[in-house]
Amino acid sequence: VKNLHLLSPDQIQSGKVLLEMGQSHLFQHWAEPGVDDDQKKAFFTQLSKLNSSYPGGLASYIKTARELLADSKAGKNPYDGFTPSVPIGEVLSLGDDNFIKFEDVGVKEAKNAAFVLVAGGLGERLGYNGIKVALPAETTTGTCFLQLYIESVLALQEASSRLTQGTCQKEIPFVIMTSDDTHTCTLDLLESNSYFGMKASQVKLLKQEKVACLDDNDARLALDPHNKYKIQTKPHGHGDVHSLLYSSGLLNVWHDSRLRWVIFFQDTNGLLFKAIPASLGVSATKEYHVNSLAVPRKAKEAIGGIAKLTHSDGRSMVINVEYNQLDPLLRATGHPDGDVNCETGYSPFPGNINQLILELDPYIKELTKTGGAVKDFVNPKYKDASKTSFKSSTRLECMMQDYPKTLPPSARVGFTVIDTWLAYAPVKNNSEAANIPKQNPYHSATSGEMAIYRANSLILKKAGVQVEDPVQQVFNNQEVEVWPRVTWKPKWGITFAEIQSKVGGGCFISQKSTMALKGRHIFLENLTLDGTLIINSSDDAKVKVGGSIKNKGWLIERIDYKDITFPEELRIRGFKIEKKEQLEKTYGNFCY
Ligand code: UGB
Repeated sequence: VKNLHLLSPDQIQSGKVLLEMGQSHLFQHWAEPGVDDDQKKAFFTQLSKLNSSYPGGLASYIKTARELLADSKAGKNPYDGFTPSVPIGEVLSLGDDNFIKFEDVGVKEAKNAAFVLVAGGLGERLGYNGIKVALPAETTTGTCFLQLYIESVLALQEASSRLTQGTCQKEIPFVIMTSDDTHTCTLDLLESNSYFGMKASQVKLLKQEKVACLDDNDARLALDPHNKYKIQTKPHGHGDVHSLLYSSGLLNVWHDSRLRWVIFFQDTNGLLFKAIPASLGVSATKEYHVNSLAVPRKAKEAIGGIAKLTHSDGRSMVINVEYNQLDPLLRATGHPDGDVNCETGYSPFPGNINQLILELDPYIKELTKTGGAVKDFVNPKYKDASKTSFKSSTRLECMMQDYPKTLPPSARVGFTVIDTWLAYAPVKNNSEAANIPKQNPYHSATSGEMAIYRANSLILKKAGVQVEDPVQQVFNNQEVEVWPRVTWKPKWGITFAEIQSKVGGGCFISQKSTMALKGRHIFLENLTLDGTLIINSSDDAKVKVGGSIKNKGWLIERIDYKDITFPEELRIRGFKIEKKEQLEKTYGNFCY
């Protein structure tokens, strides 16, 4: 750049770092001084952003990359010297005494929690063009994931304050990690829906930045193929959430307002909040620094297993081990059959669903040491067995569940296993279910929606309602159970105990029925439903619903995935809801 004085000290410093770290190739094709100065300045702007957004800066990024690329070339196993064993955790089942006890503790603790949604991923696998949190979790009410999450946090906030006799509600902070791919759309979604009822000041968006791509084993940074004044970048992964929270200063703000928990969750799991109160109760009761939510996992099933790893040198950690690494690790450490089911019919290593509850104070302490960095990994696609060159540029990546890797062995790291049907139904895969191996769950928009109806039906059953059995149907090549389409606002029942208190005897719901409860104080008693019932009620209204209701209802009609006359969010499900007839009632204040 001809006029060096136009660069900030920060930018000049970042340039020096590049030269010291053997990256002079980046400048080799630059035009002579005075030419392309605007683009050169843009290069330095990008550089200082890359430098400031990685813990330890670009020098640390390049150094780590060289080490990890060398390990990868040498075929080094990251788990060498470690022996896996089953860690200690809690296994819960909806409605059991233990579940109810932990839920009661958890819902009271919720007012001391902050929620963090990682939503920087675009979801290429899903084949959906918009942001995933804008997708309807179910199409009976059309509630999108973000609305569901916000209303769930608000319901927890209200219940928590009420149960602890708080005079005023403590506002639960809600953070969303976005990326360049999702930030604007997420903000638009929030603003155009008045933050779904949450105060705008309660919601904070933290945008993650991409990281520099690497061209070879020497960690030479890659240039953008279309712009010689730009470093090519790619996403770094959801592990960024820790450094972003740390650098935002929010953790100290939360500490000062006496919060105790940070709860991390992913973008498309419509069941998650059914598991949160009980799991938080486990964290509080067992004083876990880290609590990973998990589901029973069949041996060798394609989700990571939570394991305790003990090294021959005495180190140990409780961590998610990817399924393709767990089985060989067990075989190499005295378990010739590898990962096998135990007497429960499941692997003793529970399946990680990547929802974490961290205790705030130890979390702050740890991040102060690490600067928020979690262990990176690299996954280059080599051209050939010599492992000397890559098919395309690679980059460092990190995962939020790797946070415990740097913790001392004294840290209390546990897990909470909750039934899959109650806790886990992510929407990740596209509708061409033919591509999903038969033994794996679909994890599609079709299965995610059906899982919500199933869970709600099973919860009502447990609460004493007679719910007719589901039928099997095929949508987009996927065979799913279709239960009555039961939905409710989170404020109707955020815990099992609350739901139970709103369900009296003598209720029956047929399989063809749809029921949407959109209000707080709605009591079901002696209700026979064979059709569609929608109840809207204001928070002050107390509504008792009963009697026999029969109408043509709402039907589920199969649609063709390829039929572009339907919107994408319906096509990825393979069905739409045909509203034939319903009973819809709206109650204002003080009705009964
Ligand atoms: N995400 C970000 O916010 N930023 C990023 O850079 C990338 C992702 P995916 P993944 O639930 O079964 C995870 O793509 O990473 C957000 C666990 O690592 O849906 O393949 C993104 O928006 C894995 O151990 O999942 O796998 C989304 O909310 C397993 O538990 C979240 O991160 C798996 O999820 C996850 O991103 C699972």
